[in-house]
Amino acid sequence: MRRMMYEAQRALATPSRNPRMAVVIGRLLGVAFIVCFGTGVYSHFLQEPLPWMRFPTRPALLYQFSQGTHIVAGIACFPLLLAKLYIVFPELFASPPVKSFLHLLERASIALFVGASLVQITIGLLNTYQWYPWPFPFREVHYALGWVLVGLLVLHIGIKLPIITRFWSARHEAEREATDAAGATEAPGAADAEAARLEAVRLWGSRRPSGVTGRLLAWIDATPAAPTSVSRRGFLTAVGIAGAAVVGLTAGQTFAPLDALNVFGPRKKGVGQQGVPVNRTAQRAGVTASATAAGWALTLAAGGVERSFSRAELEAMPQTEVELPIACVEGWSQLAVWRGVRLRDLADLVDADPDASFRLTSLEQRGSFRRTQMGPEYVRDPLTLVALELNGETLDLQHGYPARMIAPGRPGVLQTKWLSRIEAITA
Ligand SMILES: Nc1nc2c(c(=O)[nH]1)N[C@H]1C(S)=C(S)[C@@H](COP(=O)(O)O)O[C@H]1N2
Ligand SMILES: [Mo]
Repeated sequence: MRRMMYEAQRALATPSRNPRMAVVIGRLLGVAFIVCFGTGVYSHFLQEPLPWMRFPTRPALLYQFSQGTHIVAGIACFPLLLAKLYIVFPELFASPPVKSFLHLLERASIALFVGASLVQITIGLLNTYQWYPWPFPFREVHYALGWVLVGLLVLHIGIKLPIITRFWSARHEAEREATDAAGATEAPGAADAEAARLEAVRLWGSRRPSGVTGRLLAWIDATPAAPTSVSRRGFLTAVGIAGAAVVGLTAGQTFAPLDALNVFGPRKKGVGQQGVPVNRTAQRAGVTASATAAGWALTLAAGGVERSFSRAELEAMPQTEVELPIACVEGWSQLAVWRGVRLRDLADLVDADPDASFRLTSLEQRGSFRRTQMGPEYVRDPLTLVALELNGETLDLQHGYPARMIAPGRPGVLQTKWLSRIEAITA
C-alpha cells in the first residue's frame, strides 16, 4: 500500500508541482478570498444592517465598485483554486495517510477548506445567473460559508506557516533550483514518499506482492515518471491566461471599458427598456394592473402624519436630475440618468424626524424585495430620489413606474420599484 502511494506520487511529480508554486498560487488565492470576504460582508450589512450602522453615501459608485470587485475576484478564484488543487494533488497519496491526531486534524481541515471553497464559488457563480439548483437559501448560506472559509483560511495559513515562510520569496526559489540541479526532484511530500519507499523495501525487499496489489504495482511501475511533465513557466502562463480570460470576459458587466468583451456575464450594458437591464419584470412581480391603475398614489407617513401624492402631484413638485447606477448584487451594473422628487423634500412634508430610518413598500404582494429599509444617511442625501423618469423618458413599467427609489451607493435590491408607501420608522 505504502509503496503504491509512493509510486503514485512519483508518477505525478512534475516541475510545476512544488511548494514554491503552491505558495505563489496560494498567495493570490488568499488575496482573492479576503477581497471577496470584505466586499461580501459590506454587501451583507448594507442589506441587513445592525440598528446602529450608518454607511457612506459617497462615492456614489462605491457599491458598484465593491460588488463588481466581489464578483470579479470570485470568478478569478476558479482558475486559481483549480491550479492550487493541481499542485497539491499528489498530497492525496501521502503515505502514511495519517501520521498523528494533529496530522488528521490538518488533513480534515484542508478537505473541509477545499470542499467549502468549491461550493462557495460555484453557488456564487450560479447566483449571477439567478440559477438556484439547490434547496437552501443562497444568501444566508453564502454569507455563513464566507465566515467558515475565513476561519479555515486562518487555520490553513497557521498550519502551513513554515512552508509559506520558506517559499514566500523568489530567493528561496533560487535555493530550490540549486537543489533541483543537484538531482533531487522535490514534490510536496516527496520526503515522506521516500521514507515510505525505504520502509516498503525493508518489508518486502524486491519481492513483489501477488494478486491485485502486485498487478497494480506493476502497472504503476510501467507508468513513466511525470508522464504529464509541466514546466513551471508553462503552468504559470496557463493559469495566467485562464484567469485573464474568465475575468476579462465577464468584468465588462461592471466595468464599462470591458463591456465589449463581456461574453459570459449574464447581463449586457444598455440592453433592456430605456437602455437599462431589467431584473424582476412587472409581470413576474404581479404589479402590471396595480402599477398602471388610475388611482395610484404614493403614501408618505411619519408619526401621526400621513399624506398621499398622485403621480401628477409628484411631477408638479421641484424635480432633481441625478446620474446613479443600478448596481446589482449579482455583479452587473448600469449607470443611468434619473429625474424625480428628492426623498428629503417628501420627508419634510410629513415632518419626519431627521434621524428617522424609512421603510419602503412596493405594490408587489410577494417577493423578498417588496419591502426594504433605508437609514437616515440615504433619506437625507440630496441624490436620493423618488424617481419618475429614466434617461429622459417617463419611467418604464419594467423599471418601476409610476415611481421607484434611487439612492447613491446602495445595492440594486434596495432600489425598490413600483413604490406604494414610504414611512418613517419610529425607534
Ligand atoms: N419591488 C421590487 N423592486 C426591485 C426588485 C424587485 O424584485 N421588486 N428587484 C431589485 C433588484 S435585485 C435590482 S438589481 C433592481 C433592478 O432594477 P431595474 O430592473 O430597473 O434595472 O431593482 C430592484 N428593485
Ligand atoms: Mo439585483
